[in-house]
Amino acid sequence: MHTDVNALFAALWQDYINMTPSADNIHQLLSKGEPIINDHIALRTFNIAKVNLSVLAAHFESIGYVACGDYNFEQKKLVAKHFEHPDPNQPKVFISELLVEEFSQAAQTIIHGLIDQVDVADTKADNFLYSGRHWQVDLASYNTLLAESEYAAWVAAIGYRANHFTVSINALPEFEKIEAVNEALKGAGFTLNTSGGEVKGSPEVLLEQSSTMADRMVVDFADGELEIPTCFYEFARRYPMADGNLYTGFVAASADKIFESTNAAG
Ligand code: OOG
Ligand code: NI
Repeated sequence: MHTDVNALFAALWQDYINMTPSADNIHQLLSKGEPIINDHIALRTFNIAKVNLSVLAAHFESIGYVACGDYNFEQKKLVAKHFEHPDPNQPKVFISELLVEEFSQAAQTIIHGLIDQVDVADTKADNFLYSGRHWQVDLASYNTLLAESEYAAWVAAIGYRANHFTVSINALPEFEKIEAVNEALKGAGFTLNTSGGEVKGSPEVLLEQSSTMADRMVVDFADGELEIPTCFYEFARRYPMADGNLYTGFVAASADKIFESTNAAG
């Protein structure tokens, strides 16, 4: 496991921009040469003991992150936690896990077949959080999972890595409103996730978020290739709580829609 938070995020970022070439352009568009502050990143997994949320979380807890909030997504059959570092300038981390036992026997058999291929030692290695897939998966299995869960299919094809980084709009010198960020993105030709509206959340819930639809890339499967969604970029504006400090949590109703930024269909 990493011992240095900056080294871990540098490695996560490098992997993320390899999967998300548009992120570099968006970075240029919004930063105007100033450094960007990352509000948070997110990772996904299955709730099987060898690779579950706690296994991913251990990599962050070992460098000082603490669990701060629990979220439940009943319809998507997944749960999540968010983690914060004592240094508020370090990105927050949102980790979710799919409740595998709630899916069909066929989907469960496929998912267990993938995780059986994972070497436990690899889940503890420095690079696990940006190591991608640890298994072979064929196109029929991908499509079976896709029919039941976009999330399951995404993890099966893409594996362990940050599925998004998030620009802190609060820290952008040239933008204040999320609507202005969205207009700049659309003007430059990027496609926004419109599920639940372009802006998810509101000042009342202390968090406004928007995101691009994921980049697409040709990915290797055991028996062929297929172009599928990879990773996306998110934008978040936080509002102060009664005590004057910015809200640091997430909003489940908004998160539910952000997940759909990697949907393969539509
Ligand atoms: C996480 C979706 C939730 C947020 O900021 O609410 C999220 C995911 O897509 O894995 O990132
Ligand atoms: Ni997010």
